[in-house]
Amino acid sequence: MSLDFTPITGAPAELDLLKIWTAGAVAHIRLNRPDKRNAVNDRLVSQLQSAMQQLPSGVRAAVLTGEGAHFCAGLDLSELSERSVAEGILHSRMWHAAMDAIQFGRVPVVAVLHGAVVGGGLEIASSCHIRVAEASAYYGLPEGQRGIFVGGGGSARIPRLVGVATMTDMMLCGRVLDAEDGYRRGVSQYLVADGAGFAKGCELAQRMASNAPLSNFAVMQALPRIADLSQSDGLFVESLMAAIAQGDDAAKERVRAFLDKRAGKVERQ
Ligand code: 1HE
Repeated sequence: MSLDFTPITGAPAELDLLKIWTAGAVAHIRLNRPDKRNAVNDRLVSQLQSAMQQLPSGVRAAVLTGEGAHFCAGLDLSELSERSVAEGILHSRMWHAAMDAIQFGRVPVVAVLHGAVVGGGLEIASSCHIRVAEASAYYGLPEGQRGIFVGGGGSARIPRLVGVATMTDMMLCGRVLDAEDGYRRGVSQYLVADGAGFAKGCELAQRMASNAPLSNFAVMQALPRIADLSQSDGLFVESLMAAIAQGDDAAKERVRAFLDKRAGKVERQ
């Protein structure tokens, strides 16, 4: 799947630690600090947040990649200096705001992972909606080794992918998962050969961009919240979201198209 990407213009083009392109309804956002293995300093965190908030209105899905040999080396440790407790909390909250801008933003995001996806890099990946791993990808949480704790939302999001036991193993024992193991345990939803990740990410982004906007909204905003509720409360919220989605003109047209035999069937893949 090759899309004809052109560099974005306007304010997002000024974000110097990212490269951003668009092709129709798909944006490609690339972490662009390869000399530091895309280690995330404060500027990069806030640029990621800005990028998600400033995507042009025609963009309906995004692909996130990392420049160079690794997706992301996590927190820029050179900035982890003499922070006070209060500054540490605010720093973590800054990451939370940026990761929320990805997870609860306007468009679904596919992360394409290769090489090291460690620490804050895994926190960024886990904020995305879908993860495609190339065979070279590996996952670690070296926070334990560095004497710190996850602060970018990892403790809330990573156990929802791999479970508390695996995350505990990664942090207490320094366990590193390779791409295959990560795929089996639920870090990535797709596993592809080296070099094939971007094409797969674009294919998935195009598919997501073609969904009815309210369906994507429900999946991105309602589904993770319902999963956090009690079953009874979750079912109640589900019924509201379902009624809102099916009442939308896009849903009516899509259902009519199927009944008129104008829409595709569900096929085995
Ligand atoms: C960095 C960082 C970084 C590389 N902060 N500068 N993350 C970690 O503990 C991971 C630390 N990094 C590594 O284990 C390795 O760098 C990699 C496996 C990712 C890549 O290895 P390699 O051999 O390709 O590169 P390198 O030679 O280690 O690094 C190249 C340069 O990037 C080098 O700088 P240079 O000036 O000597 O060229 C490294 O110092 C620099 N670099 N990673 C700062 N992380 C919200 S809280 C999240 C908490 C965390 O993320 S903790 C985990 C931090």
